[in-house]
Amino acid sequence: MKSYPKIIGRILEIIREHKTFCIVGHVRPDGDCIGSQLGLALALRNEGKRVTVWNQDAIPLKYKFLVGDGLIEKPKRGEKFDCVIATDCASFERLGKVGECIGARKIFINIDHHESNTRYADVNWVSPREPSTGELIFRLLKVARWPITKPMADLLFTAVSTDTGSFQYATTRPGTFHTGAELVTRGANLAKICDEVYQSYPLSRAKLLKHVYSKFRLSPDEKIAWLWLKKKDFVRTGAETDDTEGLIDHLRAIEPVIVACVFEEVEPELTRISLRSKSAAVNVSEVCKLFGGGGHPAAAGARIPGTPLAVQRKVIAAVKRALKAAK
Ligand SMILES: [Mn+2]
Repeated sequence: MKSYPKIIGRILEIIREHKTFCIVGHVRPDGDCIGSQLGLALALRNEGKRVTVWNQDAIPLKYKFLVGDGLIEKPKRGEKFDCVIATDCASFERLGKVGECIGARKIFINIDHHESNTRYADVNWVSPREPSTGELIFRLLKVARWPITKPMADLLFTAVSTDTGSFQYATTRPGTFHTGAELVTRGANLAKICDEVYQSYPLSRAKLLKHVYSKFRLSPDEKIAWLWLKKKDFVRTGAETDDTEGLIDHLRAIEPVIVACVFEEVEPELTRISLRSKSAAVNVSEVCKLFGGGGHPAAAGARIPGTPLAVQRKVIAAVKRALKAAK
């Protein structure tokens, strides 16, 4: 067997020593988060462990096909776990309410690929060169020599596929394709996954897309595109916050645009920002760090208090500075 980082051996040792697990992920879970959490959960159950999977927010509709009955449950009040494992979560705060269950654990493991990860657990496996947490879980299972069943292959394939923009982002490496190939060999249903995740969305999302194209704004040099999503836009279109995933890519795709921003009203004086960069010289994770957020160099976010206009001014100014510095 090829050599592997010591941290993987350490994590497997901890897993073998313990019986009850809670696997948690970040707020507003995405495909990588859900696929990693549930893929790992199924593997641990196969090994005879008692596993609870818990997220603060509901699973978006398009990922529901991956979630078997009883796979996700809120722990009972006061329920204790030997070991808590967070997947795909860059900071303790990003766990949201599920952070509660951390208190009573014996040991806390953090498995993630965000470069901004704050290494908040007892044992931290953070590998920013990996394009998805799903690939880290895949490696863990390979090193452990645990079987990868068809449902696990579906979950991990979804994780890898969604975080690489379907194997398109610059983070995608030869190994990502090897992982994808092996998961398809193990039974991942490529057609079904792509159909559910990429090729179908509710009418409310189509209405939201109309809003994107009619309301986006451009900086005078056309290098920055931004869009506001206000609460009233959700009411008007019937869209859910889940429906916003990937909307930003429609701004990012505009040819002269280098940085795309989406401002989403969480509360009248609290805005969630998402940023995407098309240039390796513009690191939007650094921009988001200025506002207490983080993520990846090409995709990041933050939550910023203040009036909408003040937030927009601060963020656009910071993006402009990053663009200028990149010249
Ligand atoms: Mn991820």
